[in-house]
Amino acid sequence: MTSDFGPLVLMAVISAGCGSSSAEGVGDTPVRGVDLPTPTGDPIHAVLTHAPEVPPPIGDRQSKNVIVELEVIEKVMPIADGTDYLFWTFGGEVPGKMIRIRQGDSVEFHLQNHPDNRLPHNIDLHAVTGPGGGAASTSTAPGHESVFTFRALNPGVYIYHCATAPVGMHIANGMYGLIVVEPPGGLPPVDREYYVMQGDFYTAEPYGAAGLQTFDMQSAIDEDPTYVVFNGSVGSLVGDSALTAQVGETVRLFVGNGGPNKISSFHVIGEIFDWVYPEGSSTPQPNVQTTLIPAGGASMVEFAVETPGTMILVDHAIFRTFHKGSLGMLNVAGAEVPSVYSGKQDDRLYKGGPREGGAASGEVLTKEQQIEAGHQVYAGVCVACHQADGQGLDGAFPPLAEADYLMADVARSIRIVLEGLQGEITVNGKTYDGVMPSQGNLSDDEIANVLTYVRNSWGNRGNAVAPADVAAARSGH
Ligand code: HEC
Ligand SMILES: [Cu+2]
Repeated sequence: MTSDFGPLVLMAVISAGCGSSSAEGVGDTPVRGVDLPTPTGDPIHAVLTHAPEVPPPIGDRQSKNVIVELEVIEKVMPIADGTDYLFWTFGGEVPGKMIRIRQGDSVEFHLQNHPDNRLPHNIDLHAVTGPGGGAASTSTAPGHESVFTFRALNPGVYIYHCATAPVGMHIANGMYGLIVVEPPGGLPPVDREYYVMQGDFYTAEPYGAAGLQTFDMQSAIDEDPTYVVFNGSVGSLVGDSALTAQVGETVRLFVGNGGPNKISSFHVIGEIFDWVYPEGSSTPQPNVQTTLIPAGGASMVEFAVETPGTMILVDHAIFRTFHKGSLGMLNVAGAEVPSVYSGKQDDRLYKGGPREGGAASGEVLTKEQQIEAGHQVYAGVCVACHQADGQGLDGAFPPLAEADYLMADVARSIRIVLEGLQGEITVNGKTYDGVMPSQGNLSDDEIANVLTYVRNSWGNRGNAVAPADVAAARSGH
């Protein structure tokens, strides 16, 4: 019996799959146990939004025929304050407009390439089952519009991107966005939803250079970005553009990563994700600090905000945050909740015991031993400002190498290290007007040693400084 009908059934499946260009072919296909009835009724137009805004939730509506129109626009916009870039966009901004549909929807997708653009583009939506995720059907010249239809078979959080050669370059210029496919019944309701997407950019000019930047193919190939940013530019989510919430609310972030190269170690400083839907999966994981968002991937994170303040969105590959731009803010307003977070309660003096491995207090060192021990202190503390070679930094930190000011007065140097220094001074004929913070938390031995080191390095020749002299200065004698 079965063998007689087998081939027929197979034929039916094949003809359903390729017989017509309408979505009816996938009719009542069960996908992983979810029955997806064929959408009926007049098509609706999807509401698309610019980041960080999010289209309205799907709720419990049935699957429908949905029309999505997305226009590619090539345009110059700031990538940082005073720094411009020629972005290629889906919808006029980076990331591209966010699309939100329901599992089972049949989507008639219109990709429009604005006539003023210079290049052909297409779109690969990771929510699409079919060749190229739609790229195979959407190669579109400037002044043209391509149409294809797909069935949203799997729920999830998906990115879309241009896949026109050179693919990396189209993505690196900003051609990516998010498409969320909600499961039947919709996502659990929350108070706030936001749309955030990370991306890396490659310019021939250094970070923050003024004017219009040029794309640099070699640094893109080397995966050495000049900028790593949220929502298309440095500062897109700070100041007046920061995300907002009220104490007691729940927040959902749809977070995508266009790449093209760098993965994101996404973290919100001052928050714990109550739930992460890793890589946009349907199965959430509770209580996560930092979640990995692959290049070409997306995630959904949810958290309640229990205490007010500014929470900082970062890529915890942290040099990117402070030197390449991947920093955003969520301002949580509301009254303090001291039972959750007290704020600073006290600032008191602390004098630790002797350091492990350091010379025990009172032990008498030779000058050579003092220089050696002082070198350690210098390398750990002073080097940040006065530099390893003692040359300082012009206009900011005075030199200690062959420094007349240093060598002229030992007692003064001891006081400076103990108490700090501010106000104008002249060192080797140059004036400095900075602030040296007190280093009085160092022990008498450490201060004696570090001064012995600096007074006997980089061409300086001087006597050893005795810990007793430091102790005397500390007690005001
Ligand atoms: C955070 C930066 C910073 C650190 C750390 C720092 N200094 Fe300074 N230091 C300064 C600045 C700035 C001045 C000049 C202050 C001014 O213009 O009044 C200065 C001045 C001095 C001077 C006097 C000027 C000179 O050239 O002789 C001495 C001596 C000195 N520092 C020694 C040290 C030693 C030793 C350490 C480590 C124990 C240290 N500093 C750590 C910033 C720093
Ligand atoms: Cu493109």
